[in-house]
Amino acid sequence: MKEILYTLIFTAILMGSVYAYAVYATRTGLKEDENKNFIPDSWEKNFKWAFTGKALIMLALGFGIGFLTNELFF
Ligand SMILES: [Ca+2]
Repeated sequence: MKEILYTLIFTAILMGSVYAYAVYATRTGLKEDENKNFIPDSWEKNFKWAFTGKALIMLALGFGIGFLTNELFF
């Protein structure tokens, strides 16, 4: 069970970093963003789902982490 919790936390941090980097990279012009949606155009082809589902993904991760933390430590 702990492994699942750690995996979820790691995934949340990873996804958070990816989203933050996407905004940073497009704002600073490090990566091309023709359509100005703060997603590097080179990522949009394959990873659009990760951005369109951002709220849902983070919500699910948050719930999972909260639930498992509660199960394991309280
Ligand atoms: Ca874009």
